[in-house]
Amino acid sequence: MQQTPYILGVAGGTGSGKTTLANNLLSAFADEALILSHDYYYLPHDELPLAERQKLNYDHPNAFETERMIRDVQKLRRFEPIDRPQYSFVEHTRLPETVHVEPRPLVILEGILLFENQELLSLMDMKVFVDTDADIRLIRRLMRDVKERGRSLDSVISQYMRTVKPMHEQFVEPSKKHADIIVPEGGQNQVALRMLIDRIDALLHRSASAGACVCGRR
Ligand code: UZR
Ligand code: MG
Repeated sequence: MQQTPYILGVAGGTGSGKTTLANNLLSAFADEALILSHDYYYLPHDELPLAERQKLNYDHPNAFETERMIRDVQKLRRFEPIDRPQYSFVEHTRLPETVHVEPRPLVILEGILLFENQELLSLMDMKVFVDTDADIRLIRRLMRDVKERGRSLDSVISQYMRTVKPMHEQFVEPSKKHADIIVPEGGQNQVALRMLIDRIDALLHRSASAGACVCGRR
């Protein structure tokens, strides 16, 4: 039995393909894995009306309740269950209900600013940064936010210029230096996906046959 879950961090700019990479890994490991997205932990700001919430800077580290995510990751590392928050990108706030999550041997963390927080970084066994050109990310972001997050083209573009781009340059891009591995084109990179699956599979399953835990550093 593995002593601690293996904790993988997947960071990268908005629209880089990190959620797709995380979902592909989740499919590969099925019942052995779970995804915990930093996005779930956006602060609710429910003291403000929607019109004001729409104007907030969601690309700054202070937009998240990262302390709660850290506590949840620590619990999952002890194989304890959590009740995580849910976030609505349409309403720009937290939903009232939490989601109960049982611990699993592979915990996949994903988010734009995961590698910006020292404490979160120290909990990760492997750090992957998904690196995708800004023009591709903007196109993906436009398509996704209009289709899935209820936005207009104009609002996505103005938000991109006002906060997404400057915050990416200030916080996300420099956090790349903390990565163990840099993956170009997250969701499309089948070679990188295969390598990650093989490596994680070995880390998760070698322990049982060898009789010693090789999972997790601590
Ligand atoms: P991903 N975001 C919103 O647009 N509204 C919210 O209420 C909360 C977050 C955006 C956020 C960031 N920024 O760029 C993106 N803005 O969600 C992160 N503006 O999500 O990594 O899936 O793109
Ligand atoms: Mg995403």
